[in-house]
Amino acid sequence: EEEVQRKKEIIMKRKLEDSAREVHTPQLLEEQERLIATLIEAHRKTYDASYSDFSQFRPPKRGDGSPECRNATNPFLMSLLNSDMDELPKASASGAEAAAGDELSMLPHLADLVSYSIQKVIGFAKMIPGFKELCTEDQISLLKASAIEIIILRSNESFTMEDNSWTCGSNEFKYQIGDVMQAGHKLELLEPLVKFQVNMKKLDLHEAEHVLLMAICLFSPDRPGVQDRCRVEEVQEHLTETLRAYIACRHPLSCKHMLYTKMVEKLTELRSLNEEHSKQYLQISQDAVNKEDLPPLLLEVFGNPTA
Ligand code: ZYD
Repeated sequence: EEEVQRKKEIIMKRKLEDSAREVHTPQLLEEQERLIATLIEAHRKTYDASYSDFSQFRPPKRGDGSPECRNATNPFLMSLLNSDMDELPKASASGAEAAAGDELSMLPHLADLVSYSIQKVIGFAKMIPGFKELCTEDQISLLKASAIEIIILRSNESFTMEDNSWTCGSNEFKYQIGDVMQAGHKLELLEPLVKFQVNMKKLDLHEAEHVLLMAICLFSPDRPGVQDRCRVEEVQEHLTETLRAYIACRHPLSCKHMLYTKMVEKLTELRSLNEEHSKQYLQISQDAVNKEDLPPLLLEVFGNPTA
């Protein structure tokens, strides 16, 4: 008897789902619910909100406030006074290099943070249904093109409007505009980037919406080099349909107005942030005196101008 009741319930549920599809009433289908659960789990497994791995990166060096920087006019005197050496190191005898090295003082730490984040984004991608089924070349094309966009999106979790910083635990791992400038980036990127973070925060997305947006961003069929555009588009459409349905039936009425549209607009803004980042990255990778500052994975994903 219980069995009969269960079967009846299943049939009823199917009928409801079918009629919902007919009249285009967005309703979360069982399959969509499972997809959302999978994405949330994938994100939780790849985003450590305790940021405990950050101490393994090369340490952040903030030029401002350091003795070298307070006395920027006498960098050589400063370094001799602060070290046990009594001779200028040969390599930096020209001055310009020392200044550039100082400017990029945050680069090793932030390059490690980005390299680490790329690895996490790859882990996230591999758990998205449909990604592993693509050929390796397309997986690489999608990841190369979207890595910085997904990093910008996921970083919203650590961003706080209190002081417009990315706060990842202690003060040591609190990143402000000035810190990113000391990795060589300029306001043409940083100003719209912080605005983007503030506007994202204001959308106050549910975790389901946040992870769907990252997955939708990854599955963009128009990225350079993508062969099987149709497969990528199919998966993206399935993700966007799930997002629409989720917003329609789970997001409170008062704040769902235009939410889907606003989220799609964010994808456009990400493209322009991506473009500006690429330009500035190229400049930084050319300026970097110590090529070891940029980890190999980062060079592979964003490009290696000296290769
Ligand atoms: C997340 O994956 C994890 O939320 C945490 O161009 C922290 C985090 C912050 C992201 C930030 C803050 C994550 C610093 C500035 C960034 C920003 C996202 C985009 C700009 C990171 C990563 C880029 C730093 C400089 C990159 C240097 C190169 C690669 C040369």
